[in-house]
Amino acid sequence: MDYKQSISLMVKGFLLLVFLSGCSEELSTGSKIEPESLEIIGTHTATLYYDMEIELEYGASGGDGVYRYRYIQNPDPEDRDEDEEFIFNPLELEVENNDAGKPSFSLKGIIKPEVGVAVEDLQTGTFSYQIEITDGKTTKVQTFEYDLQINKLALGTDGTNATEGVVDNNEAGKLLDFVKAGRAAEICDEIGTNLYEEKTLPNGVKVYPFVMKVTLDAPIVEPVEYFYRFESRYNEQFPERDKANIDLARPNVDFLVEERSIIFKPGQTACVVYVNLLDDAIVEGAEEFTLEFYDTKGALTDLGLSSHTITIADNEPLVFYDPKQVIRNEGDKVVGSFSLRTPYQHPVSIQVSIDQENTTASSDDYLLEPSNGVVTIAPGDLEASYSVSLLANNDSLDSEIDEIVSVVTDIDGFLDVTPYEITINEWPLTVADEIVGKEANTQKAIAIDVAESGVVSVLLEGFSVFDEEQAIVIGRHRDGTKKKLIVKYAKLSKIS
Ligand SMILES: [Ca+2]
Ligand SMILES: [Ca+2]
Ligand SMILES: [Ca+2]
Ligand SMILES: [Ca+2]
Repeated sequence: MDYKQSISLMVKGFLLLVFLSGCSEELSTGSKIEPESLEIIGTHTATLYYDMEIELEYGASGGDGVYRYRYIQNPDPEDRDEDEEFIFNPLELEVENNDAGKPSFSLKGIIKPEVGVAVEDLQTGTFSYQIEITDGKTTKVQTFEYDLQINKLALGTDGTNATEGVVDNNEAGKLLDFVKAGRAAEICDEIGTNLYEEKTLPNGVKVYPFVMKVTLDAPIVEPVEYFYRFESRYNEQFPERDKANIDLARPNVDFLVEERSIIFKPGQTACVVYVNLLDDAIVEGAEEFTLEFYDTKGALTDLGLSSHTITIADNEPLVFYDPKQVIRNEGDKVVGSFSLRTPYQHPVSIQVSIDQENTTASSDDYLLEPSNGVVTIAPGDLEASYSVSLLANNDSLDSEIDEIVSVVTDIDGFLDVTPYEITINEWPLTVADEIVGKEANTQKAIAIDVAESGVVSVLLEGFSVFDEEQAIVIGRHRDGTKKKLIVKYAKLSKIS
């Protein structure tokens, strides 16, 4: 970019009152001392923003103690180092001489964006300028740098973790404390006009505000308005507990879909945004949605990160559920239970259903109870359960494939458990499953019986701990599990 082009980018400065002191009082000291060399005191590597009221302060020393200062926006081409790439400095500043007790001065001004320039085309980066100091005898020029930035909106770092049914207005409270600390000019008007408290909407729904702090990097002289709304990737085409929706907050069920805006007036750098959370009775996991800053009006600023993720933790108690994979016979009943560690004041309901996709048994093979699938742990109770009864029916006898009943609940997903799976034994066993005898078994079988339910009872000849001959009846289901209360001991002589 050449010099002329750069000039065209020049940003207009707002001139402030200039108090250039023409004071030239002679220093009268008793003895003649060689003055030290002139020096501007100040370590400014300032970060400046568009539309910000700039005031850079410096001190001076050396010379005869009486100074004039001059701001040099861009050094003359002949004064510049030839190897150095010239970057036009768009900042116009005025000198304010504050020489009083101590020699000092300020540079004041505002850098405003050129009309019609888009945020992304605004110039940023490091620029240099010079200050000339003179005491009438000697003159010195010093070079300084500053970093030009675009003001940016930022969401507070205190987290975006909300809890269902809990009002969190701490950030608004902290900003209200600014008023007591005499910093009222820094906070936006919105904070004083809203209480951010739990309230009941005209439709009877209670909302719980979750308040987040937002800030601007620097106070500016132009007002700026930011528009925000809340969004979720929740897919209404799938049920609430579908895998596709499991971690996502549902609009108008978990949070209210609303759009609003906040205004930073000149000088204000802190404000809050808030979302109205809802409290449901659904047991669920942590769910996400996003806060989106989607538009801005007024001063040119950077929206920063336009999308921020907010997480809502559930306030229903944690339900324990331990689904199993079991093999059972027709006539058996399988019970799945849900439990709480401590009683809860509200009912907790879980929806249970047969997963048709993974169930191979037909509907006349089993009976799910309760039939509507809603299992409710009553207030104060610790447990509730459902059952699946395996019905005896006339299956085709040549079926060699065991049928499966898969039971799913709406909390499987966030508990991250494998659904309850019941395999119904089919009769007869496949050839591969038949065991005629075991080599290691030295007990002699005396009799065997197979009940209609599929329980196999075997009468064995054995010996007691006193080495007395005895009969042992063992009962087993076809899957090998022991049938309880059927193991009996008796003296063989009494049986035979
Ligand atoms: Ca939800
Ligand atoms: Ca919820
Ligand atoms: Ca709740
Ligand atoms: Ca809930």
